[in-house]
Amino acid sequence: MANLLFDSLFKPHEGSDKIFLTNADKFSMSYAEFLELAGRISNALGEIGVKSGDRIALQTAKSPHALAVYAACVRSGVVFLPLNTAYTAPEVEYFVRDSGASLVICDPGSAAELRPIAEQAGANLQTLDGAGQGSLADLVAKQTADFEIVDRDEDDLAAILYTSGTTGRSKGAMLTHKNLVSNARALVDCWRFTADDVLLHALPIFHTHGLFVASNVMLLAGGSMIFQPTFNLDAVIDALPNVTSMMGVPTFYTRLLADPRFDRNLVSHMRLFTSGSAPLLAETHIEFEARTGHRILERYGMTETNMITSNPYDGERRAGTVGFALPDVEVRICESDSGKEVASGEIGVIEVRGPNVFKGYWQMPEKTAEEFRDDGFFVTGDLAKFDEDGYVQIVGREKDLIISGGYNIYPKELELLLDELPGVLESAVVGVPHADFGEGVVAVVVMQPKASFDEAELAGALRERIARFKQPKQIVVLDELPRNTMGKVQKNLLREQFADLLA
Ligand code: MLC
Ligand code: AMP
Repeated sequence: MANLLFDSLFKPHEGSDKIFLTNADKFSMSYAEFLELAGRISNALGEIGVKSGDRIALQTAKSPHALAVYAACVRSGVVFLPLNTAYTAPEVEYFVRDSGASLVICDPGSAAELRPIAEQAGANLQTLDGAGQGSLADLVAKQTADFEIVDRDEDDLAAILYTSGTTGRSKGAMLTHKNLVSNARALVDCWRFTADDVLLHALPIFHTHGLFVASNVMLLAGGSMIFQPTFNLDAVIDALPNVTSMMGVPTFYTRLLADPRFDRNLVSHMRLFTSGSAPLLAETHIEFEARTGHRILERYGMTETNMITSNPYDGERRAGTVGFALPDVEVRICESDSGKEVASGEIGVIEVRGPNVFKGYWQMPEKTAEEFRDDGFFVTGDLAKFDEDGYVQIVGREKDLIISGGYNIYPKELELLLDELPGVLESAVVGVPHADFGEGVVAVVVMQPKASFDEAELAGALRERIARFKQPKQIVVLDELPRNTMGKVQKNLLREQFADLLA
């Protein structure tokens, strides 16, 4: 036995003095230092009583230490469960309970709120802040760095990442060692990453993009990362001259293009810009090339599947498309109901099969079965067609999902909360064009007879219950919701009616 993920990504760097993570004058950590820290964290986890196969939920600011917790989990055979820092306590409570996490690691500032939640769920709680301080760090400081690598099968879990669902209940996508390593290998090859690369990492590390696409790829390639805590335009512009590559969501690129400092000179030395997690408008792609001379390489993926397609490194990076299936990944476009492949050029749902595709949803065998075809293809819910040269062109989504600045927001989750508020009869939540985030959330409510509509009051009621980024940018009231003859709310009409509200 071995530990595929640790042996592939981390072990080769043991003892290496090469810089792995750095950020201006704030920190600089070699691979050896990072792995020593991870070893000490593994020992601390053992002291807390965390065993292989257990889950650890982590909701902390991005830092080298937080990434080292991921490395420690892999080494100890523990399942890593990173959580968006914007999630509120009630949201975290669901993830901790559902996953049965035995340890919650949070920022010291949220410890008071999360401790009772952890206790109720029978989990230990430790703190870690963005500077690597906290009760976990105190425990870690007392440990040695030596730690045996725990054996894992390639189909064992490495991580669970929660994704919201169309029913409003979040599902934990179970990702195995094989899923993560196969995808990292494919991306390193396709995008030609080497130890000479320096990646500008300004993405959060609680999602597939920042954690697996960016960090796993750089670990496998043996490169370095400028590891910034958030996307800050000034800091990104300052760092660009020192990197060879950057990965971003489209909002990163539209924000850069809106800044006159972002020009050809600043990025003339760059090797690669990639974009994903949300659609990159063809006009952004074209404007980017005109400004910088670089063509952004757009790729497409999902939490459940890791990366699925990518535009070619050498061939034409075609605006408005996400390219071709990655090596070993099969992609087909099918009719939603029958599952029959559509004729070339016709629109259907993207289905995917390969070593990248997850093992299923944590403790939800029925939900898992619903989203797979009998022959093992996973149904993504994304609508697309192959263009005349076989590039996948995403044209929309069959699932009722809003993607705002690269974060997913499921309308159902918000509608369920809105419908419970006093005075609200019913609601419909839609995504409309947003100048900065691509899509923004608009909530449409119908009030009960005699109840009055107060936008600030409704917004206030949502505030403590759901992450800020999911909250509507605007709440509007209508006398009734448009419905078709079957009684189904016609969200397309609402999207049209409010198309200019956030643009
Ligand atoms: C922040 N806010 C958002 C938001 N991000 N609102 C809607 N959508 C978003 N994405 C809100 C905050 O709640 C706050 O609201 C206000 O904007 C300012 O917050 P901020 O934290 O200062 O925002 P900012 O730093 O500007 O963040 C924007 C961003 C960030 C684009 C940099 O959202 C981001 O890093 N996005 C990347 C997401 C990502 O990594 N996705 C990958 C998923 S994996 P208020 O009301 O308090 O003012 C995946 C698979 C794949 O999809 O294929 O990769
Ligand atoms: P998540 O569940 O957060 O992993 O988000 C996955 C979803 O993001 C996919 O199902 C797509 O809808 C969307 N997505 C990812 N990359 C792209 C892209 N390049 N273009 C359009 N949509 C994308």
